[in-house]
Amino acid sequence: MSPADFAKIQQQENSYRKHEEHEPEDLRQAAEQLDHTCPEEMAEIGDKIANATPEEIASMRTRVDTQMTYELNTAQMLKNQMGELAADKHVKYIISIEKKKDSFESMVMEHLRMNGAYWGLTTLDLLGKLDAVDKEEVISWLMQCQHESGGFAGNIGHDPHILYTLSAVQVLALFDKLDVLDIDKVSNYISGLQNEDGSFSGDIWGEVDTRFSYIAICCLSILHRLDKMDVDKAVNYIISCKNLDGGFGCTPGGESHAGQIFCCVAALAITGALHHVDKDLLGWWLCERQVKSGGLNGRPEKLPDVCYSWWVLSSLIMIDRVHWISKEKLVKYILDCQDLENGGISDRPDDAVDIFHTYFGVAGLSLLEYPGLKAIDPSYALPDDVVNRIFFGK
Ligand code: 3PZ
Ligand code: ZN
Repeated sequence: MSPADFAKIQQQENSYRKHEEHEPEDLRQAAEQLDHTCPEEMAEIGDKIANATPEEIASMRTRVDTQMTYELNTAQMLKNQMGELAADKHVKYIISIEKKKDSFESMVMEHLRMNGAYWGLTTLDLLGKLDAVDKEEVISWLMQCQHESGGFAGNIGHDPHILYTLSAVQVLALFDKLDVLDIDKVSNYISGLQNEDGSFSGDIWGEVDTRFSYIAICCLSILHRLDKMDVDKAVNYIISCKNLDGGFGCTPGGESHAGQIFCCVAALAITGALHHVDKDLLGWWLCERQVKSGGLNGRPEKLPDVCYSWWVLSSLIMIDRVHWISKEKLVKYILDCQDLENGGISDRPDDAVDIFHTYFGVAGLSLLEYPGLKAIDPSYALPDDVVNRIFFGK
């Protein structure tokens, strides 16, 4: 073997070693590339083999073996890092909740069943299994939850609240059934909750919170009725809840909290007012929420919780700072919170699962571009295809 040949082989080996140091994102792209080997390339390789000497074939075999080993290692590494989403188990878990109506969980959930319906049905849609439920049955129950004021309650016979009204609108959007609504009635209910200072109350009892500002803006935007509120005043109120750390609270002077930050950032995103956010300052606060286990907390010194995957991650995406956290570690944390036996996702590994954390876990994985899931919109919290249908007519 000549020194030049030896140098060549060594160089080749080094380049294979470098692959081992690649980031998971590079590995994912490399794996994707393998899917795209085209027929022309294959024909060319075939010609080469047909005209090759035995020595050349031996050398090709070594090269192919090395390449194969690299590909298999890549696949194995991806699998180790990603774990596996127990998608079918989660579908079964969601469908089973509907059926055991007199369980303890159902008793707790009874007054917020409209939210539960949104969490469960959105998760099914992200998993590509919305067909597993009886659409007409859901819509018939949902419409019985509407009050004469135009607002929706958490269940039949309960009082209406802006929280349940957004869930009802979102569920109808999922099913492409917004046409069953009296749009003016619902939007009058929402705009009637706006106060003189631009803030929103949650219902007739008057509690004020930036969560309700988000809900009002999201809901009226989906219904194409943002003109029914004073958007400038609504935006100014949200800005008045901004803190020195770049985050937002529930009222002016309220402490920053990831859930509240999501509401304010998403409301500003929908109204085209994100220039009011200091992206670097807020991005810094948000990425500091990632702890050693890879999970995210909602405030300094708090434990991580799967639902913060959504509040923090969606906010980071909206302000273009998602690359400031480790996506791989967060994927692993969420997958570690699955009940692999009975389905469902919990707030922390080994805790009891519920529909709320199952939704936020799957939605978080969708934001992280986990394979096999529909993409979700970070501001509307609805699948991208549903949002596109609403605003671009499919
Ligand atoms: C949970 N609600 O007030 S709640 C919620 N929390 O209605 C639903 N992460 O006891 C479920 N914590 C589980 N299924 C928890 C919704 C809360 C959030 C509590 C929670 C989540 C940590 C402590 C507030 C949208 C709507 C409502 C919220 C947040 C976002 C509870 C406790 C509280 C509530 C319901 C059940 C299990 C489920
Ligand atoms: Zn939680």
